[in-house]
Formats: sequence, C-alpha cells, structure tokens
Amino acid sequence: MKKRLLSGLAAVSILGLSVFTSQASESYKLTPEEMKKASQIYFDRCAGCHGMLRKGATGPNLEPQTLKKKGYTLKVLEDFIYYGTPGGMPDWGKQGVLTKDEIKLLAKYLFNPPPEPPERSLAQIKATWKVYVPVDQRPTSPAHDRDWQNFFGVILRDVGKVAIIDGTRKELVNIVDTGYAVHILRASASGRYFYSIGRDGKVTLIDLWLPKPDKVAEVKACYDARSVDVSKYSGKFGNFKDKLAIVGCYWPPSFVIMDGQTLEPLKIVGTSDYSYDTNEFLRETRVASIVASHEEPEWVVNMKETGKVWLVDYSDIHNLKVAMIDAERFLHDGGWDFSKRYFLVAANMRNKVVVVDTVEKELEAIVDTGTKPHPGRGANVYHDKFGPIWCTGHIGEPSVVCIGVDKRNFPEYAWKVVAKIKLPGEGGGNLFVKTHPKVPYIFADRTLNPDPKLQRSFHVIDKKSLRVVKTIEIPKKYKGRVVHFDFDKYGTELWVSVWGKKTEPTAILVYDAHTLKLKKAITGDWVRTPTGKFNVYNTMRDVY
Ligand code: DHE
Repeated sequence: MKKRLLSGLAAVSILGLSVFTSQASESYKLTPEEMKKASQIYFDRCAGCHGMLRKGATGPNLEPQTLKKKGYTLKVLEDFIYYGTPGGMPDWGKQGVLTKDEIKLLAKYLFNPPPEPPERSLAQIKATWKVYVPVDQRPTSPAHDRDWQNFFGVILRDVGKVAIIDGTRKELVNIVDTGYAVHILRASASGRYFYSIGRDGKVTLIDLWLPKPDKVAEVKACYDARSVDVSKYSGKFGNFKDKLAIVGCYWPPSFVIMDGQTLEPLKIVGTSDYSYDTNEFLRETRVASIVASHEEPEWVVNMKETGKVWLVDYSDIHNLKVAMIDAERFLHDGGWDFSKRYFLVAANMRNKVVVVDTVEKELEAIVDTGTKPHPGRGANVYHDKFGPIWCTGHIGEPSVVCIGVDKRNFPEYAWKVVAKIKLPGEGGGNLFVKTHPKVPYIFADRTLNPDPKLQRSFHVIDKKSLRVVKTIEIPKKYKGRVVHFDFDKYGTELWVSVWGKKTEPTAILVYDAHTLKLKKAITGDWVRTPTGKFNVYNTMRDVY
C-alpha cells in the first residue's frame, strides 16, 4: 500500500491495485490501511447488491451524499449492517460474518467517497491465463466408467472449491481448487466440461472425462463477476458446441469471450451504456444473468443498471452483431420458458419479470409479480388448466408467482399471473425455486428469511393445486440454512445444500423427490459452505 497524497487525492489499494480516492471529511477519516481493509469488506459483502460505485441496484444507493441526505448516522448504518433488513439485506453481524469492529469500519467507509475501481485490458487478462492440460492431452471419451452425466458440481463457497460428486453412486469424485467464492457453475453443450465463475472473476474449466475430473484451464477475466456460459448452438450457421465461453463481469462493466476449451481470452466488450428509459450514461452497467440459446448462435446477456437485454450473436466474434432490447432496470437472474424461445428475467428492484422473444428479437411482455422476484432459473410446469407456466419466488415477500407462457395454445393466460402461491410464515427471503419435468412438486427455500426456523426449511408446492402441501425442516444436527436445489438426471432425487459457517462441516441432503423422505446425507469434513449445486445433464439441457 503506497501512502501518497496528491492535491487531495490519496492512493489506496483496491483489488490489488493502487487507485486514487478523494479525502473524506475529518470525522469519517480512515487511514490508508483501514481504507484498504474496508474496501475489501465492501467488495466481498456489499458491492454485489449496492454496486462498486455504490449507486445501488438490488440494494439502495449508498453514496455519501445520499446517506447524509437521508440523515443516516454511523449508528444507523451499523444497525443496518448488524441486523439486516426484512427486504433481504443479510444480517452480517448477527450471522457472525462481520465483527462489531468491522461493521464500525464499514459504516465509516460508507461516508467516504467510493474509490475509483481499476480497468482491465486483454493483455492483463491473458497474463492470468493458465492451461493445465492441453486439449490434445485430454481423453477423447470418458476415461472412467462413471455415470458422468449424473455428476453434480457443488460449490464449496467460502473454502474456494468445487466438489464433483457422482450422483449415481453418491461418491465424492474430486475436490477442485477453483479459488475465491465461486458463484455458479454451467455445463458445456456436450456436458463434459463445467465452467465455474468466482466472485473475483476467475473462470475455471473442469474436464469431467479425465480419469479423475479436475481443472484443465483457468483465467481471471474480470475483478468481479457472477455469470458464465458457453456456446451451445449447432446447425446451419456452424457447430459451436463447447467452442466459446462468455463471462459476465460486474467490474469492469463488460463481458469477455474466451475459447471454450482452453479459456484463452479473445475479446472484451464494454457494457457501459445509456439507460433504456432516461438515456443517462451509466458507467457501472453490470452484466447479470447470461443464457445460451439452443436454437441460434446467440447468448442472452442481461444488463443490470441500464435495463437492456442484449442478444449477442457469437457466430463471428470479430463482427459481433448485438440486438439491444429495451426492457426494465435492474435485471438480475432468469431462465428459459418450456419452449426455450422466451427468456424470462427478473427486474428485481422494479418488482417485475421481463419476457424477451429470442426469435423475433424483441420485448414480448413485462409482468408485475411481487416484491423483488428472484427466480434463479425459475420453475417450468405444465398445468392442466393454464398450460405451460413459469414460476418465480421473491426475496421481499412470501410468495411464488406463476406466469402463463404459451401464447399460441393458451393465449388467455399468456404473460399473465395465473397463480400467486402464498408461502407460510412472515417475510420473504426465498432465493431459489426449482422443479424437474418428472417431479410433481416445485421446491422453494427461505434462505434470507430472518426466522431461523424458516431458513432451515423448504416448502413443497404441488404442481396441480399450486399450493404449499408441506414444509420440510432439515434435521437439527446439520447447522446452517437451506439454499438452492437441483435434481439428479432421472428426476428421482432432490439435492439440497445446508449452508453453514466455513469452520464447521455441514451436509448435502438427498431427498426422494416423490416421497419426500430423506434418503441420504452426504457428509464429510470437506462439506463446508455448500451453496449452488448443478447436475451435469440438467444444466447442459437447461432442465428446470
Ligand atoms: Fe447469486 C445466480 C448475482 C448473491 C448463489 N446470482 C446469480 C445470477 C446473478 C447473481 C447475476 C445469475 C447468473 C446466470 O444465470 O448467469 N447473487 C448475485 C448478486 O449480485 C448477489 C445478490 C450479491 C452478491 O454480492 O453476489 C448474489 N447468490 C448470492 C448469494 O448470496 C448466494 C446464495 C451464495 C453466493 O454464492 O454468494 C448466491 N446465485 C447463486 C446461485 C445461482 C446464482 C446458486 C445460480 C442459480 C441457478 O440455479 O442457476
């Protein structure tokens, strides 16, 4: 850390680089060391929702002038950070994630102007690129006899690893060192590769055909990221299966296209842009969810702050064609409808779900759902009365909302809310809903609910009646919250993570998806902070 003062600017280190920040007023003044520590805490815990420049998105604006205008004091901020809010802000202090001293530091930091985060060039990205196993040294068919399409990749978030588990034999196959806070995994079109993306922008390529599946390449594509996907199209425009990968960055605001088999970085596309509505320039336009089309050489790339959906044609990355669709601000997570023609994405701070038609390349509809929709990929159900419907849960209220999605055969329900399913208990806190075509239920967690009992339970919604028929509390001996689901390839089992502290192992619970009985608890010293889990087959085919 350099201590340098330059006409009111001080150099601080953020994300490992020296950047300049203007000096704060005396009462909130931090030493360069404190500034560095607070920047890291802010980056780890707050930037995802409030933005690196603190202009707000999933969480409110936290710029010093806004806080002062609202009359906030240090104590008020400390209480928010310690206790969280019913709107979905985690209780960082109560959970024991941040100490009282860290919270005090963070509150002071927020009254200082945000440091300007660094840029990143292709050369800088390339310098981090490593290939551990070159393509010609990888097997041409699976080098083991396992049912690899039924593998699960499970994120061990706070220990920086991904566990590969044989879903058929329920055996740990390997633990792959992926680095800091992996957010999601996506499977390649063929399913042989998993791509993980860390909160620090590091992508890891895992080859499931190696005798012992392990990482074969990695690259740090950005400083801060949440999404990754691959090219899945094969047809008259060429065969792009497993050929390209894309990372959506939070910072710098951009996406990076890479070779799908080596992760060689090929192209950066900046996403800073003008908002769809007021046409104001937003430097921090972050890339939220990305999904690959199965029908066209195209990625659906969602721009959080500007509220635009970009349909990126990757068939010629040096003459990139992008359709920019005006949608709604604060786009976050979403998934395909049953036909994989329409992409439904939450505009979470606007309480809406946006529907994009990827064939006509235009906005199809915007549907009001409830407070802070958070679908994950959403849950697709075929309902006797409404036909195909797609459902989302909410962070801000206890409901799961289903929308009709078949305009041709069920036009009276298309893009309308056909059911608002009340979840038991007060408050929201649902993060994920999931189902499988062969399973009669939709499952919903309550990870962010302040009630410890609800955090440790999940709801079972009957697909026919669209009602909660059961709430399952996990066994007391597993300490942590329930988060995220996936099913085995065959739609017989439901896998659930128990997300605890990194100092104590928890479990991945396997329920019979039909009888709802607990079949097995996958345990071991290595089961630390499991979060997202991704079945190879379901992820490669977008089964949800
Ligand atoms: Fe996520 C999906 C962003 C907090 C676990 N998360 C996503 C996606 C985005 C996102 C943009 C969609 C990716 C895609 O489909 O391409 N998540 C963010 C945030 O900005 C936020 C709110 C705060 C942050 O700082 O990260 C956030 N997410 C969380 C968590 O706290 C979770 C529970 C644990 C963690 O890793 O931090 C979490 N997010 C997940 C998971 C998915 C996800 C498991 C994939 C769901 C799926 O089934 O596809």
